[in-house]
Amino acid sequence: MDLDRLPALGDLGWKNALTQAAMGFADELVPTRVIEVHRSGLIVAPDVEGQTEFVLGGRWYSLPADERPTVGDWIMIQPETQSIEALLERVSLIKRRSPSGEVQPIAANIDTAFIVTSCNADFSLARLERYLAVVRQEDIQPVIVLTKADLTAEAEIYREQTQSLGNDLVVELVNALAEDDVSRLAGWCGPGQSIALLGSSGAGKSTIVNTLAGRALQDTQASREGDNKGRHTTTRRSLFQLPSGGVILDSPGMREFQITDADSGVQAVFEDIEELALGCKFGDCAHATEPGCAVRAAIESGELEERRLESYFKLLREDRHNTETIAERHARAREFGKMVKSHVLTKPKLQRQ
Ligand SMILES: Nc1nc2c(ncn2[C@@H]2O[C@H](COP(=O)(O)OP(=O)(O)O)[C@@H](O)[C@H]2O)c(=O)[nH]1
Ligand SMILES: [Mg+2]
Ligand SMILES: [Zn+2]
Repeated sequence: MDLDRLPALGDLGWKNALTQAAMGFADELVPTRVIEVHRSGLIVAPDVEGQTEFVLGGRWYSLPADERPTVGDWIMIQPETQSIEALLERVSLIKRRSPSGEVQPIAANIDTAFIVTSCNADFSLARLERYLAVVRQEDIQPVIVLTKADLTAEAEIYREQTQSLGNDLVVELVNALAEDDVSRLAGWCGPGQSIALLGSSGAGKSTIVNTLAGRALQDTQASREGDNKGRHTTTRRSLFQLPSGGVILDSPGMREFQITDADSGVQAVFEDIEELALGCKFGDCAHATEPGCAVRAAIESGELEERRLESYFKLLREDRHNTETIAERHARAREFGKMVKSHVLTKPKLQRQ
């Protein structure tokens, strides 16, 4: 690896530990970061000998989707053949189970997640708990950003409700259009930092990107009174460089964010319930009708919200249902790989006709 490339890589969030990893590959391979994924290929930065788009070769398709390069990944390119040779080990991966059943990678190598939700009818504690589980599973620093604080007299109530999810939880109340407010997020956006924005469509994610950047990098929704659930103005996931030195990933809101492989994340988010459960009479207590249940007792006494126990159960069930064994994942990927290969192999013939 050419060490002269380090400053350019640093601008994209490169960490020192990656240099070691990149040195393990043949000298001529060049590291770069995936900043967008298109149907036709990956867009990378910094460029590799002037080139910023690379096609993902067929062999990658025999791997499960979450083992193929995604936005935020560091990859090694062979400049001569322009092939994507390797994926550097990730420090974190945000993923979900897509409606079609695949594990879909959303963002790799993220340090901090801004979980964005507005102070209006769209606010949901259960949705925050869902995102928190995904983020904590990967040891990513969560920051809850409550937007549209300027549009309500009850902003503090939203903050208190959010803070009830955990005393240590970082909660920032902002008008996403106001530079002074958004500058409170700058502490997480310094050089070398990678941030992902998560949240529903219309929550203000792209507005935050633009305010942090000090210019309109991303289109935002035209505001419409009373229309909280917007159409998708942001159509793809992209990584942007911020003047503060960090890089930030904007994405379209996902209507459904099903968790998968997130059991320790769920446990971390519901630490209070896990702790209470240690006091239950039976080790396998389901916190339903068992005698001596410390969790039910906490609900009776008002110490624990019933809502929170239901949310915990729901996420646990969902995680169990969505988490495939490794053998299942690979079997699924092999089937998909065969399909892609047959498609790739027949395409040139069709074009010649
Ligand atoms: N007044 C106000 N409007 C906001 C705020 N955050 C977002 N908006 C508006 O809400 C709409 C949706 O924002 P957008 O950034 O496109 O949401 P995204 O779908 O999460 O990217 C836009 O019209 C924004 O101008 C805020 O804190 N205050
Ligand atoms: Mg957007
Ligand atoms: Zn119990």
